Amino acid sequence: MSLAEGVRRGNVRATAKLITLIENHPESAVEDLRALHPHTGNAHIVGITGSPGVGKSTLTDALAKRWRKDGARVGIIAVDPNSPFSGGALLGDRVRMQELATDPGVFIRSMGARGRLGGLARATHNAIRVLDAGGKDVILVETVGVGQSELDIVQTADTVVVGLVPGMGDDIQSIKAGILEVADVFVINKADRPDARRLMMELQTMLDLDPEKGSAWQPPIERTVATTGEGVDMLMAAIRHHWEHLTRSGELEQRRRDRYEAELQAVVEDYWRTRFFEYWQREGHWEQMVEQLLRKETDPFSAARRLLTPFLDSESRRVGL
Ligand SMILES: Nc1nc2c(ncn2[C@@H]2O[C@H](COP(=O)(O)OP(=O)(O)OP(=O)(O)O)[C@@H](O)[C@H]2O)c(=O)[nH]1
Ligand SMILES: [Mg+2]
Repeated sequence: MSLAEGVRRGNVRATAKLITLIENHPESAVEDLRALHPHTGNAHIVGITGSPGVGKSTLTDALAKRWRKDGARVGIIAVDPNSPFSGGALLGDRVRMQELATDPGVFIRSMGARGRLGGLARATHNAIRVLDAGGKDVILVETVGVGQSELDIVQTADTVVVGLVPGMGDDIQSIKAGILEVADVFVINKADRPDARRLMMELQTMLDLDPEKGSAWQPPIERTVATTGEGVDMLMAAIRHHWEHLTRSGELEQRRRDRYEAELQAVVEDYWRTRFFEYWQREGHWEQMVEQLLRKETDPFSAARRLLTPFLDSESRRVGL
């Protein structure tokens, strides 16, 4: 039985194995991913991001339990670009998620960077695809931090939840414009702390000033105490509401179209780059070309054209590629 078949049958070991393959030898996972592709597109992918310690894992845990209560099958992927570790749940999360880990309706996985950030976004995307094809109804993707690389990862989600906490000093100023744009739902966690209300009002003011205001979806601001579960029902309702909005408005299809386009571009670039450099680096051709540039025997433009020629058919050469 192939890994893809195992995944389709809900086999946990096959699922874990395929995700490990995606991380370590992505080229060997292609056949299985190909087989799984027609079975994807059913899960609601929910990204949960925010600064370290805002309570993303606690929230993810609470949301997963809430979804389980409704009988939904849940996948959880915790992505930490700074962690070299992958495989099980992140150390700090392991204890917290123990209860979920023994639930056969939940699959938990952490993914670390291993120094390849671009690759991490792609690996995460493919791991999501595996869980989706395996029949998960909801896939929660927790990403640490709010930098560009995390944004790339979280943008694989249909619904992006951005977590904030009161009492982190100049919090509202530290919210980057990029985050405002990607957030579909805001959650102010640790609402048991003072100043939760004030943060909410400040954030609302900021959203009111946002040029995107007036578009079809206004990101709601929910308040939670993830440790007690307070407000989690409302947060889940907001996430579901966004999903309804996406499906009803046709925005889901648009987002997915954009995502496929970006992915196709990345895959083509990858294949192309690999083949190109393999071809030219053999027998030192590449170095020779660099030498020629140094000696002014050629220029970068003519050199690039010469290097590309064997890869282009006569038609594309005719149109001047
Ligand atoms: N008082 C209070 N503490 C909370 C709440 N939610 C989470 N915490 C605590 O905050 C700490 C960090 O929570 P995590 O869920 O690990 O936060 P995180 O955002 O996943 O952290 P990283 O993954 O390290 O970025 C833990 O000690 C939680 O128990 C809350 O609503 N109120
Ligand atoms: Mg966490």
